[in-house]
Parts: sequence; structure tokens; C-alpha cells
Amino acid sequence: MSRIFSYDDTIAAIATPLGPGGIGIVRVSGPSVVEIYHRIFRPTHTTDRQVISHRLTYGWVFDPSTGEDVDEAMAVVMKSPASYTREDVLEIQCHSSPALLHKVLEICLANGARLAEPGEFTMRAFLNGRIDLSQAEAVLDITTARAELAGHLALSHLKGLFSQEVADIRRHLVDALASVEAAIDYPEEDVEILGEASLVKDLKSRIRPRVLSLIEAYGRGKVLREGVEVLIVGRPNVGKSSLLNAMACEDKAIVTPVPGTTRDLVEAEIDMDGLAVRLVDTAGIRTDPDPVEQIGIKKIEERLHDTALVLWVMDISTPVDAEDLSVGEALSPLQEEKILIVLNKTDLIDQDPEYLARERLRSIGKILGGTRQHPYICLSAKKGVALDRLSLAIRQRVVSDHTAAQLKIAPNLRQKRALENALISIDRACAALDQGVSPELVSIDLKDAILALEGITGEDITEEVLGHIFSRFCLGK
Ligand SMILES: Nc1nc2c(ncn2[C@@H]2O[C@H](COP(=O)(O)OP(=O)(O)OP(=O)(O)O)[C@@H](O)[C@H]2O)c(=O)[nH]1
Ligand SMILES: [Mg+2]
Repeated sequence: MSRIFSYDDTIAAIATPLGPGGIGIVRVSGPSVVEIYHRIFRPTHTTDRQVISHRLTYGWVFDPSTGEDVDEAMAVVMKSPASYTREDVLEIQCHSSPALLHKVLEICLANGARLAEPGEFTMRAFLNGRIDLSQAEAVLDITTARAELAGHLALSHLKGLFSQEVADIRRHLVDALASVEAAIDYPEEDVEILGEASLVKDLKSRIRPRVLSLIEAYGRGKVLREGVEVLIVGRPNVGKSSLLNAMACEDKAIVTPVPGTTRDLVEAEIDMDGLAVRLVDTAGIRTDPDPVEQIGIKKIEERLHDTALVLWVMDISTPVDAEDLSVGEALSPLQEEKILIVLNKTDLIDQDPEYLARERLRSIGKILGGTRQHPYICLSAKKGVALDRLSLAIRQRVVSDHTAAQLKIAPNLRQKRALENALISIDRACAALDQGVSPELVSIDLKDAILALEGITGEDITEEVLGHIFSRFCLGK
């Protein structure tokens, strides 16, 4: 870690994002908080001169070097340890103009505080034992959450549900270690490692699956944290760009009646009922593409691999044609579950859309391979009909297998790596026990597994990892 944090000084930063808004907060934490409060804040009511912890006080921030009032504000002192960092904390709620907030911050810096490093408030909360490391990381995830579901995931980490599960697994490993150590300490007793067979069974059938299921939850958590990519494909002119625009509520892509309007990828980030979705509009796929269109198709093929879902758009008002079929061909490397069919332009038909939809699906049935009905949505991008059904279908496809419990305990990448290391050590310990290797070696493996888990909650975390984690924070957090 290149930065050295020292914990006996007082830090300050602007804690709210700079930009238009109602109020902005300058946060100060450390031993000089009360002194700084008296120096720079003048309560309007003289009865408020005395600091009462957790009481919001109305008054003025002023610059003691000039005596000049800077902003009308509310200030609150939270005395240690009942504060975010467990130190004395001062929060000044001012008007939110960036110039003003910087001025208030400057005054704090001129009167006994130094500028906080990114993440330093949360680092202090961690170092003072108020939160564990996975909770500290959750603070970061909440502040950067791209959509509501990601926020939920981070919140449950903050509440410590993930840490509790890890701590519980660790406790089981410590129990296992204790029985192995007993066999080392009292070899003459000939204690077979506390029922060696039952120990292996315990490791294999009770501890290992729990570690594994946490690792597997990573992928699902990642979906929520980072969002998913959904590709819109189809032959020219079926309304792909119109769909993108309608879903994004914004004219992102050019729409014209001329087939072949879109030549390149156009993206829009959408919050779909709490799920962050990156919708990608693509160039129409034709049977005999020109060189520019060929490049467009190549780009689609490159994206197919990583995309969570493909919306195959067709025009319900016209029969399936050769170009539709060439789209199907381009999608053939994809798993069937990754394709959702969208039958657009329902406003142009008089017949029952369900009847026509089945007709169209029959024509492409062979391409999708399956005998059962492929899922589809009928809608009108132009008229904005049934777009909510599409959002719901996308969301169900992408987050369908999330049970509430799994969601609460999805690790982040660092935590997943630590869990994988723990799993390797657990497997080694099991193998060693199976082979009747000396208990000393089993004990080393179990200790490695325990250490790996402790790295998650921060009980044995190296300074380097800490610096890396906290430097991802923004200032003021
Ligand atoms: N009536 C009707 N027209 C639509 C609908 N969606 C799109 N259109 C029209 O269809 C034409 C093509 O729409 P686009 O959104 O540009 O289609 P595209 O699939 O992106 O076409 P390319 O970029 O050329 O591949 C435009 O004239 C749209 O106004 C719809 O739901 N109903
Ligand atoms: Mg287009």
C-alpha cells in the first residue's frame, strides 16, 4: 500500500456528490471535531452553544480568519463511539453549490482538519471495529449501485448477512481443526482424529457445499451489481431501433422507413424494474449484406457470446421471410434459452396477435430446434404497447433463479477468490484425511482454509489488500 493512513488526526471531505441539488454535506471525523465545530460554527440560539451529541443545530458557518459568514447551515456533532467512524464526527449541512461546499471544506482544513483520502471514513469505521470488511465493501457497492437490485444486494452485505454465513463456516472449520490438533497433541492416547471418518464426512457434506454455494452465487450477484447486456437483433426495418428508443424513452438511435438505417451498435442503459440493463441495438441482418453490413453482422457475432439475452425482433404484420431465417442462422450458436422473440408492429394487424404469433413461430420452429413453444412477446414499439411485458420478461429471464436467500449472500470478486482458496484447502484436507496422512498436514490445510475465510471479513487482512479496497471509494465516504 503506498498510502499510509494515520488515525490520530482529523479528516474532512465533502460527503455528497457535487452538482445541483438541495443540500450538500461536509463531513469531519477525528479528535478535533468539537474544537473545529466551536471555531467555525455559530449557532443562532445562544442556548445551543453547548455541544449536545446527535442534536441538529441551526446556525451559520463562518470563516474565523475574516469573521465573515459563509453559509446558513445545520450542524450535528456525533460523539464517539456512536458515529459512522466511531470517532467524533461533525456533519455540516449547507446549501449544495460546489463553490460553497469547497469554501466550507477549506475552512475546516484551515482550522485543524486535513483532507480525507478516498474511502478513509469507511476505513476508520472498519479499523475501529464498527463494520467488518465485507460491510465496508458494501458501502462502496451501495454508493455505486447502478440499479435498485444491486442496492439491495449491497444493503444485505451491510447488514452483515454474508459475513455471518462466512463466520459460521469458519467456526465449523475451527471445530474441525481443534479435533485434528487434539490428535497431534495427544498421540499416545491414540485418539483417532476425532472419528476421522465423521470429520471427513462433515467437511465434505456440510462445509464444502456451503462454500461452493457462496462461490456459485457470485455470478448471480454480478448480474445485479454490474447489470446485463441485452442485444436487439433482427432483419432490417422490423423496428429494432424503435424498440431501443421506446425502452430508453429517448431517441438514441435513428429510425427511418429505409431498411438498413442502423449500421453500427447503439447502446442505452436502462433501469428495468431495478435491474440495470444495457440494451444494444444492432444493424439489420440480411441475406446478402453489403461490406458495411458485413462488419455490422460480425460485431453482432462477437457480442453474442457475452450477452445475457437476445431479443429477436420480427415484424408480426408480414410473413417470415428469407431474411428472418438468416437472422435465425446467425443466432444458431446461441443456447435457445438466451433468445426471446419479439413480434413488433402489432398496431398494424387486425387479426388476433396470438394467432398470428403462433403462425410466425411455426415458420421459424425448425431453426430454434425445440418442439415446445418458444417464448415470445407481441408489442408495438411505435405505440408503446406491451413494453412493460417485455421489461418483465427480460427481468425474469435474467434474474429468475435468484432465491431471496441466494441474493443476500452473493460475494464480490475478491471475496469469491478467497472462497475458492478456502475450497482448495478444504479439498486438500479431505484428501489428506482419506489417505491417512499425518494430522500435522491436515491441520495445515484446515488453517489455510480458515485464513482464507478470515480474509473476507478482514480478520487477517494484509495492508496491501486494504489499501486496494479502500482506494476504490470516492472522497467523503
Ligand atoms: N406501425 C409501426 N411501425 C413501426 C413500429 N416499430 C417501428 N416501426 C417503423 O418501422 C420502420 C423501421 O423502424 P426502425 O426502428 O428504424 O427499424 P430497424 O429494425 O432499426 O431497421 P434497420 O436499422 O434498418 O435495421 C420505421 O418507419 C418505424 O417508424 C411499430 O411498432 N408499429
Ligand atoms: Mg435500426
